[in-house]
Amino acid sequence: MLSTAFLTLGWASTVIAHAGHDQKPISGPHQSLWYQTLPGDGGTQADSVFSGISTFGRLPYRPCLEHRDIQYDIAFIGAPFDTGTSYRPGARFGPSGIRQGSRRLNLYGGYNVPLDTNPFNSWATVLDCGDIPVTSYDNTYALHQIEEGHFELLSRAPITAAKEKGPAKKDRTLPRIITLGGDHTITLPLLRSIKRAYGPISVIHFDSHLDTWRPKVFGGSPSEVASVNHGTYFYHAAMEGLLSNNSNIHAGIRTTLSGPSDYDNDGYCGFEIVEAREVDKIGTDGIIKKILERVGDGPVYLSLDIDTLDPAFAPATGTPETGGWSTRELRTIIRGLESLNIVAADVVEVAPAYDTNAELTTMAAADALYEIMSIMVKKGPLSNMVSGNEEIRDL
Ligand SMILES: [Mn+2]
Repeated sequence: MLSTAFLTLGWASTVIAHAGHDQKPISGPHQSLWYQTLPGDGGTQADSVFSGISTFGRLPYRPCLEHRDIQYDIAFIGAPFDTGTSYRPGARFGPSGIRQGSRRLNLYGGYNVPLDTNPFNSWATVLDCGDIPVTSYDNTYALHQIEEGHFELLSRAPITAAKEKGPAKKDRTLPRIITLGGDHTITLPLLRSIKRAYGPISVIHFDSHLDTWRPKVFGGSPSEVASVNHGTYFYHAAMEGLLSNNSNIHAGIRTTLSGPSDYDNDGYCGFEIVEAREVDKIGTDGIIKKILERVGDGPVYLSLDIDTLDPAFAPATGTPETGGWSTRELRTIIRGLESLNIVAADVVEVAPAYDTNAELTTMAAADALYEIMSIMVKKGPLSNMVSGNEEIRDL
């Protein structure tokens, strides 16, 4: 009797505490115990931000790869692959870790103050499509799975059209896809998919490492399969013609090298380099300016290795390097890219097993993704960015 009275009092005070947020009872057998959560809270109305099934930012989950009729404007998809790693493995748990770290993103509604936009409450339908099935026994096959899974999502008509922000017709605009890695090798199949839709693309690559190493320099190349890994995928991307000419840029670089020739080789791959230490001289504004000048107005792919951040902010990663940017600096730099036509993005190398109990790394990855989805939403639907691939034209 006593415990019943206590429980009743507890629920009453919960309801009162939330009365200011327009919360209504929802249907169900115990509706007096439940209340609607805050606007934009992903539709799992009976759950608090710390309960229920984790999706990115508590967005609705739809099994997009199983059902071709599911449409969206922005889709999150996981690629749990980590068998291209040179040091610490574990990024196969990145997608689930990042989702865990993103639970609180829209607890207060999700409005992005510096960008004056709300990616959780806008013109865009944003979904979490789950993960691409990826084998951990055969890298070549796994990369094929990632390319095909990504292209399946990329080649679907978006819900919202570019011109009037009304329903999309077959006007050759595409949705945006944000991939949760996975080690950095996954960017190779992702760029192969992007090329099928857009042709060669400009890449903004946030990383402490170049990732353009020739296979004989990075890890040797005992086999063709081994030559494709998280330090060489951009070399392969350049050789395959996936990158646009001389409009790609690394930012956050601070790794040691095999020698100065690594930078020469990087230039041949079509990249300019912004080193992490440059922030001390030119600040975040100077870094944003360099990136904007390099990539131009065409379609842009953004790849974010979480090791861009200093290990003080993101310790749980495959190959940590000290001397990196803070989370605040990285978020400011990403927000500075709002004018660009970013058509797709990934966040990679989050290996949650090395994280702190406070979820430092997964939280930093989730917050960086929040800035990326915010600038995509603020830019509006993509318009006329498709290069003319037959597969896409026949949507
Ligand atoms: Mn990398």
